[in-house]
Amino acid sequence: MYGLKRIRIPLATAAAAAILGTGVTASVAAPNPATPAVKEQGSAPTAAFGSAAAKDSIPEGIIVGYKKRTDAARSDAEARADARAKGAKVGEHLGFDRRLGTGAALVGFDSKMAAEDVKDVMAAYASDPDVAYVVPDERMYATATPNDPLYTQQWDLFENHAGMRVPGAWKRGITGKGVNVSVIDTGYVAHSDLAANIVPGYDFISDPSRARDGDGRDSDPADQGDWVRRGECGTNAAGEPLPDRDRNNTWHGTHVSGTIAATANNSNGITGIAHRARIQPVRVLGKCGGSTSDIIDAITWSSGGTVWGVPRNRHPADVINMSLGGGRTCDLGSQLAINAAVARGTTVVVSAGNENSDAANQSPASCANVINVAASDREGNRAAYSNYGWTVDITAPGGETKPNVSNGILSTLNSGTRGVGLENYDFYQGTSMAAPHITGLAALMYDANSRIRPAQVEAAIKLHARLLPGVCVGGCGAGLADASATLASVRGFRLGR
Ligand SMILES: [Ca+2]
Ligand SMILES: [Ca+2]
Ligand SMILES: [Ca+2]
Ligand SMILES: [Ca+2]
Repeated sequence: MYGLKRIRIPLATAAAAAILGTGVTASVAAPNPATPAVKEQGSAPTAAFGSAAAKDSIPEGIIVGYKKRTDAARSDAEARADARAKGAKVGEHLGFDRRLGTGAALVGFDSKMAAEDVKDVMAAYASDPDVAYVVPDERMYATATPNDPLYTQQWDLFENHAGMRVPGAWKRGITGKGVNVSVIDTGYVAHSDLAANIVPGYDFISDPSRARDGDGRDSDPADQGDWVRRGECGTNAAGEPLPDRDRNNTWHGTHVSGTIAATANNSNGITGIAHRARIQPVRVLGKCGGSTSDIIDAITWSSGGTVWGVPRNRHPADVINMSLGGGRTCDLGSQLAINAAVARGTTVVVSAGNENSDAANQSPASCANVINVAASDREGNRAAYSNYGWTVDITAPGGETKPNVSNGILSTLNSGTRGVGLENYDFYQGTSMAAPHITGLAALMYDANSRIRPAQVEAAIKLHARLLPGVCVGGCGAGLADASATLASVRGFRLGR
């Protein structure tokens, strides 16, 4: 039912972990410049949409429930004879097809019948005292397959093997509606596939030289671009220039946001995991990264806490996504901010980092009270760049671009390398891409049960994870997240709503 199209792209270089600058950096593994931007296809919707069509269509048969202890309830031969007799009565050919698990008889129509004829057949059964009920055997359609033309390339959502099995959650009618998600990142660049879900955020970058908008903190979290020249961010401990080469804009926060909540079923681009959730862009990463102090304030404000000089947040987050990190263990300042956010009921999701090393040496990945997410590839192995270890809670698709095949994560972007260009879509890979998968899943869980607590979110995601179908050396937490299995469990305690 779901397309399993392999994506072929021109030769791509192997990716290395990206150090985007000093301080805290976005943990996207090198966005691959050789990967072509995916342009809008403008193709027709790919999926049939069901309910309206189903109501107008002619059923292909009927389901007949005979009363207990009637002959036709016990004997297929009797049910077959009854179908022949009823058909003769109304002038149609009816045939007994099979017995359903409920014991009801499935009665098929020989040829296409008019709606009036179907009514007559049903009336003939309904008037029989041996019949408990008769209902049309309608054609059902998957209502959960988005019509977004690039959805077929979102293997990370729908592939059963190593995707997050999201469609099973959508089939339950859960889309993240009414859930607030703060994306603490580079901000937001306008994109038509996200605009409907964006709510006002804030720009917490206090250093004008990193902000590129001419001032310190302000209420406009528009991403000003994070391109930098070689060496513009200083040097590392070894005296080497940071970054080691010129870098273009990443539009990192917009890519992360698209994975969480790009608009679905708008015949445009991709679909987000929690595509009815609200995204609040909270800007902390500029040119040369961001500072721990700005991030602490962003965590506090996003979760509904008070930050001096900043207006109250009118959309306090149910879930915070932080696809960012720095090379040290969790500091107490960050930990206290996270603890307070969790105490306010906000689930905090973070990326494990892209150093192919122990996430215990990364912050906020190593903080307590967070869901720390490692990345897997399309085969279900730990991605080669992904951090690992005992602090990892769960693994989700982060993609891995291999020679000739793009198995990265497709999401919303912008083509501007040094300024704002046209909106587009492209593949990125990284634990930055894995974390928003878990954020999207958490948002779906808040939709299913608005009273769910962060500890319950984390426990349910872990409990319903599956073994990685590939290889993970070093520790991938509870395994690969499974949205369908997780949401099936959340419905169980929806009673509190
Ligand atoms: Ca500013
Ligand atoms: Ca600004
Ligand atoms: Ca879309
Ligand atoms: Ca944890």
